[in-house]
Amino acid sequence: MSFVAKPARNTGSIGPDGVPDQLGEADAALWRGATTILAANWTGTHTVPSRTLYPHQWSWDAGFISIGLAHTAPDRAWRDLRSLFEAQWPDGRVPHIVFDPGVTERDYFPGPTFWAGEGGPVGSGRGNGGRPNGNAGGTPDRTFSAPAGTNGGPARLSSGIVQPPVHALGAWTIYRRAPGHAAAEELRWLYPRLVAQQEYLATARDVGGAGLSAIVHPWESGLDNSPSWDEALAAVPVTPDVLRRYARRDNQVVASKHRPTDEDYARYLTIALSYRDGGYRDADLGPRHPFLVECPGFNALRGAAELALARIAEVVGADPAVHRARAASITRLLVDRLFDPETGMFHPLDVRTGRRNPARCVNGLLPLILPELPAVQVASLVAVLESDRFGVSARMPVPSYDRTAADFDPFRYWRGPVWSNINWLLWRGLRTHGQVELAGTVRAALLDLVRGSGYYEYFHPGNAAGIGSPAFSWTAALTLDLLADPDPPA
Ligand code: 2M8
Repeated sequence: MSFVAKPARNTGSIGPDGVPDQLGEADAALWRGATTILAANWTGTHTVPSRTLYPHQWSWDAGFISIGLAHTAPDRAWRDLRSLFEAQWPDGRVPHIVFDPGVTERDYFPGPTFWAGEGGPVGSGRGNGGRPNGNAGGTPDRTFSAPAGTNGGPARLSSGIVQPPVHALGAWTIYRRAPGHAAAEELRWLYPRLVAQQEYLATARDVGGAGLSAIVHPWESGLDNSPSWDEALAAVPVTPDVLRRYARRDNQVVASKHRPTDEDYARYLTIALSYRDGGYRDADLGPRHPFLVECPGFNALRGAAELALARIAEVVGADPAVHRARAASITRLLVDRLFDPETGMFHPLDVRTGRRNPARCVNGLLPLILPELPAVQVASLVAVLESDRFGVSARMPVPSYDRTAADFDPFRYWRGPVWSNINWLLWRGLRTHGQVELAGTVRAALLDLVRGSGYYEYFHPGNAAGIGSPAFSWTAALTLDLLADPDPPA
């Protein structure tokens, strides 16, 4: 894929205020706005997605944020990734949230107490109290992960689920923008941890047995409330009193109609409790866990991570071939298992029923980021992107769900609105396959959206209004990347 292919390039000189000289006045203002947000969301050790809604560190957010910081503050970009990987579990999983000990339980739900349950705190190193990542349940004891709290602060606890692995892409982007001895040292520190993350996903999460990873919770996809999960969620028996036992906080911070319904939220908690109460073990998930789905977006990003690791391996003196082979295999498996010639796109597979979810969701377009995706699938995805369903246009980037679906919802989280991280991935994927004009349309539309509406978490796909949290980190970060590198190396 384009951004894992070549060493550093300078796309232009930087002015005294840190703004690239090639930017016009409006884009320079956009650049300054984005850097201000990232500075305000920096805690000293990591960047939060949003000061209001998400006051801890999130896994795939950190990957996207590092791609933006690569252009303005590479030291902070490396620190952000380190901060996340310091909380990696001994079995290789990278938790989807690493909690900030300075933030109270009241400020985010579900917080550390929820993820710990009765068994005590959950986290790496000193914080784990020997469970469950401390080699309970037969997980391999990889002790290379530095204990949380090594920076002098208290141990940082974590959730027990994961998110899509975009961190190798982030690490390679930082290195490509600013190579050198110190950057190579950072890669040397990260490489075994990134490999362990991939191994965890390739082995413990190969629940279907074919070689694709299964997610154990919709939150692991990153597209939390997508219609992709509706069928599998409908089969989850809801613990009736779960929302009486646990109070939501998200819909006190932003409007309820922009967030998941109570019914969906009750199912999210039920699934998380099932995994937690099983000690976060992945052995024998099939018979005992209510939600097991192979997501095309998650697995495509796993493949892209292998390609980034191939590049990193060349720098750190490891074998790149093994990573390229894994990316090729993931690409083949995606086509064989998740592509539907009838809809012309990819669909999540419910491992429990063997059924592919029929909804047309944007994660079904993300395999475009894989350079070895066959021409038939590429042409098909491009046709879907250009159709009324997703309708890329100069006016609006790609929505998260089929615009023509009866239950398309322009407000609700991942069920219609436009997200900048997804459009950024589609932009890169289109370029990878030589669709430069269409890629340029996505890029221009995304920049116009942020210029007109602000750096929101997501956007109304009709009137472009910003929704969710303002001053959102990955929107700011990826805006920087779009501005800095309009023509990334192929
Ligand atoms: C959203 O997810 C969190 C749970 O992880 C939430 O709703 O509380 C999602 O958009 C997810 O993709 C994102 O990483 C997270 C933080 O930005 O927020």
